[in-house]
Formats: sequence, C-alpha cells, structure tokens
Amino acid sequence: MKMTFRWYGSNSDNITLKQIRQIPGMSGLMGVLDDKAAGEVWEDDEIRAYMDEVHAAGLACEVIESVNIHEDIKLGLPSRDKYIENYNITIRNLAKYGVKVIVYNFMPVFDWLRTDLAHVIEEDGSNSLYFNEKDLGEMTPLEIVQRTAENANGFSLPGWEPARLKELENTLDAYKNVTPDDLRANYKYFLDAVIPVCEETGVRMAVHPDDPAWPIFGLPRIAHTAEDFDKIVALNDSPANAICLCTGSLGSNPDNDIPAIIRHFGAMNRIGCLHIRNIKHLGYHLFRETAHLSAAGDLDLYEIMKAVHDTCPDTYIRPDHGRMIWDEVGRPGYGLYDRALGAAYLNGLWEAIEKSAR
Ligand SMILES: [Mn+2]
Repeated sequence: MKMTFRWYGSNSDNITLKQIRQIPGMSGLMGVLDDKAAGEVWEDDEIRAYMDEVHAAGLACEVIESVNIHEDIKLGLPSRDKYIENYNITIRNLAKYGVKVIVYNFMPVFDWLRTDLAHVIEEDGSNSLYFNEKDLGEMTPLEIVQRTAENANGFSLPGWEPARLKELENTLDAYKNVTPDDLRANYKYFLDAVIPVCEETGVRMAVHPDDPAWPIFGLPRIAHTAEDFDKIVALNDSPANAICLCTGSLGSNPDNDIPAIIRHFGAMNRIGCLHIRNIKHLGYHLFRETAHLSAAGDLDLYEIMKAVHDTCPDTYIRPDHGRMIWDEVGRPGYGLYDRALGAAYLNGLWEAIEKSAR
C-alpha cells in the first residue's frame, strides 16, 4: 500500500509540499493540474513543471486525479472524437512522467454534491461536508452550484469550475433524453478508444463512484452500486479499466457493503486506487462526513483496510475528505490537519493488520 495525499498545486493549494512530506508514512501525491478544463490536453511542459516541484520535495506522484471527461463524450456527440484524441495525448504525456493511475468519473454534469460544506458537528465544534436531500427543496441546480461556490472559502472545488457553470442549463437539457444504457454505450465507446493507449503506456484508468451514491436531478448515473461496477468492468475487459474505490462516496448509501465491494473488485484486479474516509448516516439521503476513526461514523475502517490488505495490497490509497478542525481555514474537505490524522490512523491500522497476518 502506498499512502498518498491530494494536492492541488502551488497556485491553488494553501498546503505546502513540505507539510505533506512531514506526515508520517506519506509516499507521494494524488496530484492534479487544477486549472485544466475538461477536454483540454495536459501539455508535456505543464506536467513536467508539476512533477519537478513534487519530486524536489521528496514525494512521488504516480496517481493523477480529475482528468475530466468532456460532456460531449458522455453525451456521445460527434465532437467526442476530438476530445478522446486529446485524452489519449494526455495519457501519453502523463505516462512519460511516471503516472500509473488516472482517476476520473463518468458522471453527467455533477462530480459531487453537498448541501452544506461546513456543517458544525455538535459534540466538538468541528465542521464537515453534509448532505440533506430535503434541503435541495425548491432549489434549481444552478442555485445549488452558485451557493456551493460562495461557501468554498474562495477555493474552486473539483467539478464546480466557474467555466462549467455558464453552460449548466444547456448541459442539463442535453441529458433529458439520455438513459443509463445510452450513457453506458457512450462510456464503452470512450473506454474502447483509451484503454489500448493505457495498455501500451502502463497506465490504469480508475473511475470514481457517483457521490452521493444515487441519482440526482433526474440525471442518469451509472456508478453507485456493486452491480453498476460489474457492468463497468465488463464494458472493457482489461485490468487497465479499473476503479477508484471511494469508501465515502459509495458509503453514503448504507446498502453498499464497502469491505465486500473491495474484496469483490480487489480479487478481480480491478481496483486502481482508493479514497478512504468515513460517513455518518443521519436519515434517508441524509449524511455527514466524519473523522476517519471507525467509531466516529458508520463505516468499519478496520474491515476496509483488511479487505485492501487481503485483495489489493500494492494499491495506492489516500485519506479522503477530512473535517475542519483546530480553526483551520481551507478548501472544504481538503484541510491539512484532519486528513493528516486520517493518514496516521490508516497507517496504524495497516501496520497492525500486516503484523498480525504474519
Ligand atoms: Mn473520493
């Protein structure tokens, strides 16, 4: 297992590489070029500059996140071929700098959705991301996106880039007649075009689950249950067609048995990496994010780490969203302190699992 940390780059993250390097057991990053729009080529010199900075800090970067898929690909429009070609150029460019896994999603329009980015947790005064479907109420998707942007402490949030907001209503309209099967057919077209390039360059595509793990705003969503992922891995039968198993995204639905899902896809060699965090279920389509500790939420992090240990021990993991604690002001979900505590905790579980397995 390689422990990693999400970092947005020195232009858009207030956390430094030096701070990340000082977290015990931190081997590297799940990196991102934060200013790239979906469909754009990640140029060789941009990747080199990012990697040089990361390597100079003593960290590796073998996983890259948020190489976003252009909506035209998801919608299956004729213009998709141009964007798929760009995607393949990006895969080749990333591979040159040692990238082994690319995290992406195939969700229409919304990467993830919360109704409160700083929900105060009564017991200790920390705050975390929160979702209550009832709060969506009469709000339109545009209103929700605007409110999310206003509450992000001045940071852009993955999936809510200002450039995408202008097109929101048109894009929502374009999905009106797209069924889940249509979306899967467009997905297969994309995979069949990029997976051969991945196989040639030694890169794995790792798809992130829908978050929350159910359909929203009537949009087709095809990645939030074990059955969904069975269909996805069957779309292209290559280990390069893999999953970024996000415990918190899938875990937002209490019906998803996360350790069992890890064991199922780990044994199939279809897990490219994992995001690990905990969730507290508060009601129907109502949850908040918690500290990583099992006792803080409803997921069993020991069983999760054990499933990783038993079925995909060489994978990359990172502590996913944390709470805001110790008066930190930062990007919602992506502060330094609680994610560092999460990494230390997950490393502790791992050491105990490894030693007791000997
Ligand atoms: Mn995630």
